[in-house]
Amino acid sequence: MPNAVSLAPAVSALSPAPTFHAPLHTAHDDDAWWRSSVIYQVYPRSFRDLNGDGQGDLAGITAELHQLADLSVDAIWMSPFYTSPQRDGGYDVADYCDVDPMFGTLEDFDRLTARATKLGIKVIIDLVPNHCSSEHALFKAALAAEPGSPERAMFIFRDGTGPDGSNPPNNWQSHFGGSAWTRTLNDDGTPGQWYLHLFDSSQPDFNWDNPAVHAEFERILRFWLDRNVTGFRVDVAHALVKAEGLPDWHGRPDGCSTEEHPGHAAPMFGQRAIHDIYRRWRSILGEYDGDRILCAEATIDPLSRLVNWVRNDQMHQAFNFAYLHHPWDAARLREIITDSLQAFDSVGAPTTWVLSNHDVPRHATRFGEERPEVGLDRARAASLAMLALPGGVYLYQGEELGLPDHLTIPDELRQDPTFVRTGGERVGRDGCRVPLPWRADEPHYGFGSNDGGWLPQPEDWATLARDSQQADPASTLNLYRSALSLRKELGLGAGSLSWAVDADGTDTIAFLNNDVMVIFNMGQSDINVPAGSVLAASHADAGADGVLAPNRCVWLRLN
Ligand code: TEU
Repeated sequence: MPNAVSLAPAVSALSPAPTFHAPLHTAHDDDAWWRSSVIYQVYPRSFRDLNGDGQGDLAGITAELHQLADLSVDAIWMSPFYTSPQRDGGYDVADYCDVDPMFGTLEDFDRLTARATKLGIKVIIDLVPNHCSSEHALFKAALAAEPGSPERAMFIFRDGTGPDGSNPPNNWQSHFGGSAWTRTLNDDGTPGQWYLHLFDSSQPDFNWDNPAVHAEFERILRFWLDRNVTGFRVDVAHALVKAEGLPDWHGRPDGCSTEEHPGHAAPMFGQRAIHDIYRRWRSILGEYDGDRILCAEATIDPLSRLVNWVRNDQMHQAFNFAYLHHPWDAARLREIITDSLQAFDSVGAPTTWVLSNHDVPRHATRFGEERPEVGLDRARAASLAMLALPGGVYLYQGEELGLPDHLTIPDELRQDPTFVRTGGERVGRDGCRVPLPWRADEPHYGFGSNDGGWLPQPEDWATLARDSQQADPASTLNLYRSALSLRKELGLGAGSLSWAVDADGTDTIAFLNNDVMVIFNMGQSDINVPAGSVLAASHADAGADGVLAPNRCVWLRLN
């Protein structure tokens, strides 16, 4: 009986003398660091809690930076640590130019960057320009001011529709579920205007048609550039400008394309005037020394549209979400890698590769399809394959430990607004945001010294704790360490990509980057691989005796 699960024909052997297609992407000698960088995402609340209040803090990051230097990362990107009521994990910013007391102080931030600089690690911070917190002074002033006032013009206030204005101004939906509009109350308690929030009602959208909003963010950029940050990851970078007249939209709330409603028609995403904002920001970065960068978080499809964000007068990088969302399917993965390199090459920008972040289930969980051991095997193989691709890489804290999601967080402990706004229909993103395990034998695996972290950790993480893994040469941590250091040594980030002819149409991914052959078995059966020396292997048996089992990846230097 044919194997019902297999998505592509099995290949039993790659030729002992493999041949390759013409290079899809050629090596370059542009040494701008961000063209081949490895950037490690720190989610501050869950990284390390040094003061024992159950929340990670900046001092905790500083204390552990040497562990990241040990992974040879070029930079860290820190998710928001600004003053915030934490209704959306800090993506609801109440003061863009200060540190939330939960995380420390501006002096702690300076200590962090000083330590990072010493260790050769750059610091990129998260900029959230689409919306702020309803606790931000500007929004409070807007609420207190009259309709039509300059204070209200900082945000998107509109009268409601229907005879008494009790219907929202249009049909837009929040990403987190429910309407994207909330009605205000006038001083006398009567219902007033509505304000737009593409995310939670505690996250009012700024009005980017207003030059005062541009000026405010230029001030914020300079505040942090003066404090020596190397750049910004720009949150929902495709949403700032909305189409004139705010027309109804019947496609997906996140603007991703469906057959009937292509994303390019979404009135709240991808408007032309956005690009002028990033041209301006790029020129501001250019006034500063060092090679500072902007990275777009833009869920824009297809890739040929996304690359409009990284033309050479705009951002330097954009997250490759097509890659992040690739299924366990070699044909589809090959297609995404090909499309990515072609699209980004067409504008002279590096491709980025990313498998996990704080918004999606971790790849060890996604690829496992409810089988944790398979998930870990596949995650190791997929990560090793990713680290051999030319371009930039983003890692998410904890993936170097092979962490899965916490799948059984009790509902009453969930924090993501998605859970409440969808009445529990979507559990939200807490599962991938759980505090990191540092030491197997300590309470809370050494995350902090209190009674517990802000989210509970699973009970079976002792073997995943960093100190257990440090001691084990076969651990996921040591796999990342050696692969990351080899990636650098062999120049793979600035390297090339040519597909192996033999693997065409099969469920094996096989390519050449410079002189390294990478083979990644996504199929169901063992394959024979060409003879060569094993440079890196996702598992001790990967490539041994010329055989590569399913869910394994190997880097070879051919004989
Ligand atoms: O995410 C933007 C975004 O598009 C998300 O809605 C994403 O699609 C969703 O989280 C998947 O479930 C950014 C941040 O990364 C996210 O953490 C914030 O909640 C969001 O912006 C609002 O600031």
